[in-house]
Amino acid sequence: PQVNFTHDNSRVTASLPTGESIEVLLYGATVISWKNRFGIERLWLSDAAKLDGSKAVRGGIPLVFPVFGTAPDHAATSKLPQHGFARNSRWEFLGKSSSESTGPSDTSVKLDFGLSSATLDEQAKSLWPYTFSIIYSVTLTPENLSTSIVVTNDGEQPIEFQVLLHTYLRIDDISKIQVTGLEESEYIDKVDAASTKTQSGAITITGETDRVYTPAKGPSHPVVVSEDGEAVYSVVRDNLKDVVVWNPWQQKAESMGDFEPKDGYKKMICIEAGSVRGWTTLDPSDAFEGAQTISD
Ligand code: TA6
Repeated sequence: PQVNFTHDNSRVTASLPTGESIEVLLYGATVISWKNRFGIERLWLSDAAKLDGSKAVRGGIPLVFPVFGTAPDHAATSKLPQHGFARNSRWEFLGKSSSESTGPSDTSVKLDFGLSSATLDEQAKSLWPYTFSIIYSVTLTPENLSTSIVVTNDGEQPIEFQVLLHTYLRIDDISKIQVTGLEESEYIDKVDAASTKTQSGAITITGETDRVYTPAKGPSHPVVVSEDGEAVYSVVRDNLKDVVVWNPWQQKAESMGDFEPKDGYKKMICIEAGSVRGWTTLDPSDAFEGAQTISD
């Protein structure tokens, strides 16, 4: 039994012999679907998400690069749109590889996508004129979904950037959610004047929540999303030092034209692995790799 695979000029899909599947839009290299072996969708995607390249996808896993949010006092990225250009760019599909060490039950598939200064549109290049290349890999196994990003500085000058995987996880009921693994971690509370606080105990979501955590424990310490006390997702990171926890809640959901249904905020929580506090500096010829693995 082999990996099933399709590729047209807008998207790539792959499914495993055990039934799991993923779908990736070439626009933004945005993972828009990840289904488990029972066909249950694990990512939240707005019913009004634009999938035609007219704007960043509302849901799935948009890619945030080279800036998180906007950075008006950071000269190199101050002219870029919110969350940078990666999620609004057309990526190239570079290919797939699948591995099967003992049999169908451990077959996995990896899809590679590329974006570089050679393929970036002129407008973005004029706002951010660095010579770079990115390879974004999406790996599906029967147990988990991993996404990793490798950024290479192909130019002569250092590049300062932020990067984040803006993952919208699908859940049944936000009022039953607890997030653990971030205890004792410092966080910036973006709904309370960007004040710095420390997390005590599990996180529950009872209103608009927008926090940038710097986890106290290492990246391999899982951030766990539980529903009614049952672990639903576990996220571990590699070289991504921050975790953003976001839920727009009702008012913000109503203010976003592409957020549908309006009560959809009850069915999603963003757990976003990234390096977004401060700037990562990439020297000429250096490469940066960051990754997340989400187990369900
Ligand atoms: O990840 C949280 C966040 O930075 C929020 O502040 C909110 O702006 C969210 O991203 C969505 O941003 P977007 O540009 O996709 O509407």
